[in-house]
Amino acid sequence: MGGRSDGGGDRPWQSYTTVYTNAKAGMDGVDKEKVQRIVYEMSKGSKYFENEQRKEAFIQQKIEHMRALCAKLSPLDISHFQMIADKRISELEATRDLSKIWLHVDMDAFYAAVETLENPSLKGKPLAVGGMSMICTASYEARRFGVRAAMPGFIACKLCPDLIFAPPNFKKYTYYSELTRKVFQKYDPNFIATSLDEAYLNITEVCKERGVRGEEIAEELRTDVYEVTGLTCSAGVAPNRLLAKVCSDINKPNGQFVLPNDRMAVMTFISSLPIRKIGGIGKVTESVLRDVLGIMTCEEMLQKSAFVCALFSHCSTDFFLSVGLGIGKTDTPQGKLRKSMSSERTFSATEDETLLFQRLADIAETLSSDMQKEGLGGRTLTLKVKTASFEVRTRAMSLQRYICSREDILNHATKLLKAELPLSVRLLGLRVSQFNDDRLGHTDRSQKTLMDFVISGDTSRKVTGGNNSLVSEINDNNLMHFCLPAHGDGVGLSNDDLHQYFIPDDSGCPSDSDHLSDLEHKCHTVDNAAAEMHQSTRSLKDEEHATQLAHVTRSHETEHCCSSGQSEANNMGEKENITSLLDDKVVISSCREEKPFWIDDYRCSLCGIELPPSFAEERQEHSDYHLAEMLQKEESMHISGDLMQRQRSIKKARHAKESARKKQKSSPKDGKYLPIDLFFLKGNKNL
Ligand code: DCP
Ligand code: MG
Repeated sequence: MGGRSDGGGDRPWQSYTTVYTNAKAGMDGVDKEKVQRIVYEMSKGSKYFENEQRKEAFIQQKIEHMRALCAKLSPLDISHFQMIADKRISELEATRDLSKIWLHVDMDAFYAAVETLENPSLKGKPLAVGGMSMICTASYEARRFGVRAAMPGFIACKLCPDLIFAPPNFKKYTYYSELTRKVFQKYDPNFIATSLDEAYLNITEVCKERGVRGEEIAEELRTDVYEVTGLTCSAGVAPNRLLAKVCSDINKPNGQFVLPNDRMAVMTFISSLPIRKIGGIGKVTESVLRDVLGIMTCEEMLQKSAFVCALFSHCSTDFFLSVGLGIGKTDTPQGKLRKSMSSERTFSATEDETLLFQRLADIAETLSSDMQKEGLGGRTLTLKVKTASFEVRTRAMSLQRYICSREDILNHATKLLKAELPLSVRLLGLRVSQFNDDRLGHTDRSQKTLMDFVISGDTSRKVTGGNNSLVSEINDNNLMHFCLPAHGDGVGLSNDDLHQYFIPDDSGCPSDSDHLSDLEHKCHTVDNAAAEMHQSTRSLKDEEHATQLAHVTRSHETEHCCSSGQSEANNMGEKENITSLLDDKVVISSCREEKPFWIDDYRCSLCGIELPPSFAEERQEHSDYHLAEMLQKEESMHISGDLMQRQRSIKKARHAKESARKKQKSSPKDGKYLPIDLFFLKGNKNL
């Protein structure tokens, strides 16, 4: 396992690289091999272990395939791709913006620090927040033993026998998080919070106004945060968000690192930086880049740029080359770019339906309150279920109207969940998307609701518009069930997953899984396997089963902007030349009939809309849209059939009533026993 060849023999743990063994801040001096061995021994044979093995096999398959692709490249191809890469590198270089100063702030051992603040007797002790099944974070004292977030508590205990456990208390963390945000606001009113404990601040203005450097602002902000909360944080200052995030981790805890707005300084900084340090490069991408192309540092992205160009989509190539150049996002995205909101909980696997519905109600409540805080209403509801054997399923429904209330969310979510039961479940999540302020617009402009179909279809507008009972009947049927193949996106990443293992949702880089989906397109791998792996690799925090931990994670994703229209245009030119390599894709793309595939990795086969591969979420929503449309069509056919049936029944009923009336007239005796509807008919007449 772990993608390395040195892992076999009598030390199999050496290659067992799960998230538990990946070093976090404060774990530098840890005996990695000891941790690996303990983690390996304690998880061997578990469902988690089996799942890791499946994932690993999947990665290996991808690696093999990419190696085969690489081997196909002739020297001529390579020099061709080198030309393309060089051109792209100079285009990207031209976009380098050194005029902004970004600060990334990240609280230190956040949950553990809050617990210690409220219970000073914990100070200086190895502390884990969580339980035997899973821990959310560990104090720096505990990290020295190799204990870290996402690790099952029982493994952590083995690593650190004196470990103290504190149950999580999300209310407290939210309270302190809000205090920190009040401080952030003073430095940048438009700061971007990516989780409870981290945020990006554009401090360009405040530096200018006060004639100070980023370093001083970082010092001041950290002091402010400490004074207001009693908690320490770490900061990174850099010309863009991608680098600021890397920098904030360098001097953790309670430290800061400043990267000057100078090209040479950036290039030197990036040259030896391991690729895994970059938000958006997780275990999968790291393994692929390392094992296929031998890329370990950011600088090597540029050295191997021809191969990067040959093997990855345009969007991923741009990302990788940008990483090699140390270029990241410098703009402040608009708040309206939020595409979805989600909430999920992990718990011990259970089949108990009462418990499951209770969990679902809690999640609906959290989600609803989050949505209401931002005044959002959404029209697609997605349920995510992780089964006891770590299989991840997503079920979505397209709704006719925007919903945000707990009742509405729960009502629809219940229907989705019921369809899955009986089932042993370890995680439930809900996501609402297609917001009323959906910027993509394609959904609002073109997504037909059932009502639209009824109105525009066989059934006449008059019938629908004028008959409320029919409308409500349709409302009850407005759910469009479809089983998404879930190529990577379920209920959306939780922030914590994101910032820890994949992308900070607004760092401007595609996620690890996006690169994987990139590979999927190039490596014809089975969709479901990919889905499972994406899901399980990304929800690392949930990988282990919190007892009754009820670990809430929320995801507030914003849109990732990728290559500009211009770069797409440029890429068009390149496409003709790379068909030889990408010919394979044609085979891959033959997805299930109802699912659009992406021509040239960009264009939807069904409607022609262009979405780059890294826009995994938009792509999923887009697939949802087509699936919904198809199902709506089917449904509307049923409905129109039903309507005809119904009209027939109405005619029949009228006919029956008429004859009853006639009967009544002809036999007054029967009048004593008027059917109730005739009574009303009669009554109305009298009015
Ligand atoms: N968290 C979680 N599950 C994870 C990772 C994190 O529940 N897999 C929670 C607990 C953390 C908080 O999110 O306290 C912030 O995550 P960080 O990655 O920033 O970790 P910490 O703040 O705990 O430590 P650090 O000092 O490394 O930032
Ligand atoms: Mg933190």
